[in-house]
Amino acid sequence: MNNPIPQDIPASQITPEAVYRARRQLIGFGLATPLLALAGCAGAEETPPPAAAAAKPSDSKDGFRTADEPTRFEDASQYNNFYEFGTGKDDPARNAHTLRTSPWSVVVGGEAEVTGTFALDDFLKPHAAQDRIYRLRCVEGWSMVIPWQGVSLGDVLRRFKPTSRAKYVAFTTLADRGQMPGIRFPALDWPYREGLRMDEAMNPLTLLATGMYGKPLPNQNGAPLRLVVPWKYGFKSIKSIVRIDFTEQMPVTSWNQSQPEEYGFYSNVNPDVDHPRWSQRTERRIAGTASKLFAERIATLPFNGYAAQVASLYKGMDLRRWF
Ligand SMILES: Nc1nc2c(c(=O)[nH]1)N[C@H]1C(S)=C(S)[C@@H](COP(=O)(O)O)O[C@H]1N2
Ligand SMILES: [Mo]
Repeated sequence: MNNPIPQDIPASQITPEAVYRARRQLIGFGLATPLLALAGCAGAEETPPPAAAAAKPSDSKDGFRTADEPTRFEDASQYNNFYEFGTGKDDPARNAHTLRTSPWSVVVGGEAEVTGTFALDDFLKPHAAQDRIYRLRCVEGWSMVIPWQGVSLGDVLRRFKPTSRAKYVAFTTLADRGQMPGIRFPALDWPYREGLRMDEAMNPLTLLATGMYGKPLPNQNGAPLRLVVPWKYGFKSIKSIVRIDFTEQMPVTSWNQSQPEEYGFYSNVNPDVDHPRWSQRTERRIAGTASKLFAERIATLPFNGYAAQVASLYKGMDLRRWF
């Protein structure tokens, strides 16, 4: 997210990015070169066809798999927002080793017939992890493509038999000073909290992730359990969840509470609704080459490209008002 410094470009995109890029250049070269050499082993270079002639592979109909090129694991696990471990982009990767992800339990409360404290395995049972490849678009204007493993949130929630009064689902992250050095600083009013309307939570795209790139989630990406809501700005995808409550009222969410003019409850990716301090029309993909962190600017799509799957949830709503 942005640092609370009023300026046109979020401060987090300037200094930490430059530092990050310099560090990355040092570690990136040795890895990238042999891979490129392998890919090029067919011999003489051919002139590539013009970009327009190449048919773009398409996403799966259900939205579960985008055909976009995945971000490198090194970038997805080292360029992070997880303020409980610091507000710099490389703070979480450096600091999150102190998070103890096992044993882990999730408290389920509120408007449901089944509530209580569940060990993580029991909480997720009996659902086996599925593979999804989603775009994630941060409100700051960068985006990634991440292969996740996880289960549809709706499949998990149904087991707790939400009552007819359950209109929303509220999520809470662990807030433990001993494990999370960022908790000492009042960057947000801890614990980090997020929420979804019930139908958003039940949409098959909404994922409870336990892994990425075929490995358990790195701590800095929200181990052992995080939400992934691909059509909303990244901050809705709350990490290291310890509590889920079914509620009748719209729950308080951290970024909305902290800067209500800037971050709405819905926070659907919407190129037509500018952030008060910057445009949301375009984004830069974190597209890993050894020397360049960001690819060229591309247009941001309504609902982050998931309109076919989710636009109907918002029929009749004024999305400028309910941003
Ligand atoms: N608990 C918690 N969850 C969080 C955040 C955070 O600071 N704390 N940052 C959010 C933001 S702003 C983004 S963009 C995504 C980043 O996820 P990634 O680091 O796995 O790419 O996590 C979201 N979830
Ligand atoms: Mo974000």
